[in-house]
Amino acid sequence: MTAAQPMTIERFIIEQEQRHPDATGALSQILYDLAFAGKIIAREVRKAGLVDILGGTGSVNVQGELVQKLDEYANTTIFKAMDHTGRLCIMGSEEVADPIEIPERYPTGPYVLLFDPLDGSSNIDYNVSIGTIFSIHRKISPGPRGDITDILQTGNLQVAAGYILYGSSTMMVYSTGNGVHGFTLDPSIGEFLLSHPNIHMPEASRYYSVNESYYTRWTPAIRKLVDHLKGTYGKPSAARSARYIGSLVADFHRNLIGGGIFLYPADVREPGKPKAKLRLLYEAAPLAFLAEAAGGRAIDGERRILDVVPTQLHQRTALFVGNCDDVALVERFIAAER
Ligand code: P6P
Repeated sequence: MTAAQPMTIERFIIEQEQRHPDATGALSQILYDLAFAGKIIAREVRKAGLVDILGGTGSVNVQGELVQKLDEYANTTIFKAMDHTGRLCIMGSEEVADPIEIPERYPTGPYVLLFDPLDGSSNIDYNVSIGTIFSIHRKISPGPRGDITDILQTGNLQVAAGYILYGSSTMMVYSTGNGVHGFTLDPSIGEFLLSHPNIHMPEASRYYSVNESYYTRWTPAIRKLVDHLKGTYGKPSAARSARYIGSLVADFHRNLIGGGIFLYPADVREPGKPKAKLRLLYEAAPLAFLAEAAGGRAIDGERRILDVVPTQLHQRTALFVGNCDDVALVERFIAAER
């Protein structure tokens, strides 16, 4: 009895597309192109320790962060994979201050791509998992070329979202709203193979992921919540294991597969001026899309992430993402302190 033929991401995307008779194939092609860019980036990430690509370029990105060479490489790789295909009308990248227009010499298309080319890049030099996050919207502005209105769409309008995790193996996880599916790269054949079909957020929540060094920056409600998760407040039986990698994609992926809640609360030390770190459009919103497609939830502490109306390309947000029970727990602790 021979094993079933492994399902490649290309074949899976086509089969998903065939469920939509009106599909033009443009979204499928964008997903292929992202998988291709992910293979190229994975190749460089895998040998980062071997060539002089480590260490920063010395330049600083729009977030004020020292740009690691791999960040730039990943950004350029994605841009070059997507800019000429005639499927996008505009792009937005964590690494680029302004919206990225499609070069005049190329055709445009009906979709928008927002991406964080290499999230967690501060971990590159320590060989810790990092990842690419992407969010895809439909074009809504008039005319052939996109503009900022195509970028500033609420997360619930995403047509697809996902990430590529450069971890112990390279995985691509994405959803078009019809389930969440994970593919593992087999480097020996250069193919992403379906390894995690129909991912659902586990009901049993084993982990909590938060940078506890910021404890004094949080509201009393969040402090009590994290104390509860540690078992030092309320029922000790509620205690979870702490797992925090400091790479959002890696922390999210572990919780998506193994069960857990990820928290990045706002810093409220300055009265009336809460400060958040994570970016809404190309970090929180795509992961919230995946979380909900996997049966979970994602909020900013007050609202559903997918309902937040963006006003700036690089705007930031607090993020609490996990299964429904865990997010309801966050809401209960916040409500109790109002
Ligand atoms: P902190 C990486 O820089 C990142 O944007 C996310 O990947 C990660 O979750 C977060 O920052 C870590 O932030 O403040 O805990 O180091």
